[in-house]
Amino acid sequence: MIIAHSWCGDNNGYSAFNNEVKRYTDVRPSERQLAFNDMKYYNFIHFGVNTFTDREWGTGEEDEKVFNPSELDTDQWCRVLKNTGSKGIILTVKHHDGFCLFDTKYTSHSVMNSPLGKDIAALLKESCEKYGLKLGLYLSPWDRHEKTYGTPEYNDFFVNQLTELCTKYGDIFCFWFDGACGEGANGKKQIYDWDRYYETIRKYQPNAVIAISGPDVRWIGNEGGKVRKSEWSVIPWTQRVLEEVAENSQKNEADGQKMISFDRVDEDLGSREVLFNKADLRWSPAEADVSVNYGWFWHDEEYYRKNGYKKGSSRTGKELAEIYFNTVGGNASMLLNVPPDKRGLINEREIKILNEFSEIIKNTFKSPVEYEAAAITEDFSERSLFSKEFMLQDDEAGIKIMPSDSFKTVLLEEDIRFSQRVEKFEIYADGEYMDSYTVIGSGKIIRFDKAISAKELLIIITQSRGNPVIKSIKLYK
Ligand code: FUL
Repeated sequence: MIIAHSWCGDNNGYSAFNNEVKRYTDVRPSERQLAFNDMKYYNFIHFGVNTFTDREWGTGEEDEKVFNPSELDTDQWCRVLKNTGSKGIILTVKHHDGFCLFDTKYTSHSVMNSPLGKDIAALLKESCEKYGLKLGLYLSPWDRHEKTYGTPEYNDFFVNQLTELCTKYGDIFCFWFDGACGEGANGKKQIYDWDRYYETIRKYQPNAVIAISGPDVRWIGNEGGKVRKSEWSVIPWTQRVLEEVAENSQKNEADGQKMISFDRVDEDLGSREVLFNKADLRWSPAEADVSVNYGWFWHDEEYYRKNGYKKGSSRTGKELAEIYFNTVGGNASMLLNVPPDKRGLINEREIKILNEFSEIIKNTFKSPVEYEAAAITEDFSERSLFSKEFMLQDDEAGIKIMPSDSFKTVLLEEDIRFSQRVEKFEIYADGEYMDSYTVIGSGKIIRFDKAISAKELLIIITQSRGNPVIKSIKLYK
């Protein structure tokens, strides 16, 4: 068998080592980004006045009394989500309508003046602790209720609320700031004091990541769970990154349906051509936010029929599993929204879909296949690998694997503490070329159509930014 290239030979015409390449691999995740990265799959909970008024965007005029869940049970949310693979929950403590699900001193427009009269963030904190889930908070910058919106005082209001959220609910893993703002925004334009928001979070919750309209986690750019073919974590950072979040976000309530099917997956954010000579490169991991339903808040089937949603209310478990394989297996994380219904419970309809989804994921990764592994040089002499975490040496082309059984799925992970390095690789089974792939990053999931029963699997790295550092290679039946 002839392998035309090895990363260490000509690296496909791309330098493996020089100052420019080193600049890219010197960009590495922070501790908080590393911890976040390990989560991979976690959930959104959209809950609020919209749940009761059957809207996706509230007006800000809603009476607090409409918020009236009859059987609210945050333990049930955690049980359902934990059982279906979640690592954490991000709750909409305030959506664009300004109604707060937490006990705040700064507005009376909150759950404390609803018939429920209980702080839902506090209840969820308790439940998350009980079930071993991390807690995250979505606080909408755009606020249609708050009178100071559009003035500098609104920044004080927002920082005051953030401070409450930072100091009363234990460890928060993520603050999620979306980019939406309605056209016209009630005739008001708010200049957000982002720096002050970020400083507040860093001061009180230094381990929390700030997502989307923030420096730590990058929005994938659509709400359909689509990642780019090559999703890069090192990108040039400019003010544009945040401006684009705002520009590409939803502009009106009816847009929701479009957003869900919109793919913005072609742009190249971080190849060498893009990074070349750019200043301020940053570690910016991608996150895909997706909803179980074709909407963020809970609605019954009638709502979806009335509003012309041809596919009905929800994605199937199988569709969600595909999204999981493509996002978690495409160097991104998956944030799946599961909205509670009017009772304040995750509905049987969504539970069924989640169960179907998690069965597929569990089955895919249920039976690991043992193997022996060796690093190989271009002429295929071998160096045995004692540990499965290893860095390839300069004269090595890839990894040779001798599986003990047939397999259908391969999971590769780079050790991203050393940045993202692998640019291209190929797989051969018993000498036969299977396919070529781009990027690995935090995780690459490769699923073959049928079981491969090869004695020898070669993973040849054909292009890399310096020595590839592979954290793990796993095979599954
Ligand atoms: C968007 C919002 O407009 C949607 O309602 C939803 O919350 C989504 C996650 O973020 O910006």
